[in-house]
Amino acid sequence: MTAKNWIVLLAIIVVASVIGIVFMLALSWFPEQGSNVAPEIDTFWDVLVIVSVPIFVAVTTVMLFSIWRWRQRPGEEDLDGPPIHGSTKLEVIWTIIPTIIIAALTTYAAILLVDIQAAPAKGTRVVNVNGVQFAWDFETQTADGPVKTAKLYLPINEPVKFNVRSKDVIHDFWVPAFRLKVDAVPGITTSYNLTPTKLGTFDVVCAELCGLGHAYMRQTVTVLTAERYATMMAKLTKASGTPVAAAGGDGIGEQLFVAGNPATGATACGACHTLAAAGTTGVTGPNLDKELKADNASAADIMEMIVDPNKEIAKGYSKGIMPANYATTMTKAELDALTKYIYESVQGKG
Ligand code: HEC
Ligand SMILES: [Cu+2]
Repeated sequence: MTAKNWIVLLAIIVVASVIGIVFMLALSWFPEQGSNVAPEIDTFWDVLVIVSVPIFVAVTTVMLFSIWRWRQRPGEEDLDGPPIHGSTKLEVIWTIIPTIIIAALTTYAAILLVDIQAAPAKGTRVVNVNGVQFAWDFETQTADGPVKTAKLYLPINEPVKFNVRSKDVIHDFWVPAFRLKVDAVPGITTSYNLTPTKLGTFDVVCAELCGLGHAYMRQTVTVLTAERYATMMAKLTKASGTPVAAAGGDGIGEQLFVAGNPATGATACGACHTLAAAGTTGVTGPNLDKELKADNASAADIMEMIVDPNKEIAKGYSKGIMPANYATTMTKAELDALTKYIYESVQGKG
């Protein structure tokens, strides 16, 4: 290698690194910042990008240069190449440099985590988050007792602590806009705390492959002003404990099918099933108009399919995707209304 070669190589690495860093920082990687910790985590990401790009560029450039410079030429097919026995000096260098980089980044990450997860102030609002295949339910502690919902509500600019648990397998509670996430592990309680800083509705997802319905384990969190939050909690406190069926007469079956029951954590059927009468178009489970009509299913059959979905698996579908907890998340009256509604919707047509 001549000195000129070295200079050209170095110039390529510097220029490509600058272009790479500018490009990577210009991309928008994350959703909008929805919590107090989001800016610091995004800064951490930027630092990782700035450190990683030059390493990637340097390794790739040296590799491509070596392939070009020392490639096999015609007539060299049978040669062994020069006998090289390694270089202790090089090996020491390429062990020490990465060790320093990794140690520095790990220290930064650890300090950042300790900093943003300092113990929450006394009196911080607590929300119990429970994962189950394949839905989250939320239990907000209020002065009037716990309020259970399928949708999470939080007031803006007020710290909240999530206590995360699982009823079956490992899930992972993640609100990308808030940036933090933690595994929900059966048998233990994990937690994190933060302060929502942006009004609006954000995705809540499961970030741990937890079974066939993992991809559908998506809900939302709505961040409200303090007044609207108080109104919403008062409404939900009234609703929770009162079965939906007891609250109104007609339309309950359809309401349960389309929206489930947020108060008890009953997942909406329409999220996974198509039913023309309800106007739902889910495709995770069988098309109920078609299948129930083809089976000539009675109301009793339908009831059984709802409370014990794993007893008989519809052809072409897998066990364990449809929630098996409807017997506990719905009252008998609700199940009757829902079954009757589905039966009449399917049989009523043609
Ligand atoms: C997470 C997705 C999901 C949800 C939510 C869901 N189901 Fe299902 N459902 C499925 C899947 C997948 C199957 C097929 C596998 C099976 O039979 O268990 C199924 C099967 C069925 C069947 C049997 C269909 C047939 O052809 O045999 C009925 C009836 C049914 N569901 C009704 C409901 C009702 C009513 C609700 C709401 C109370 C509901 N489902 C909620 C995914 C879901
Ligand atoms: Cu999950």
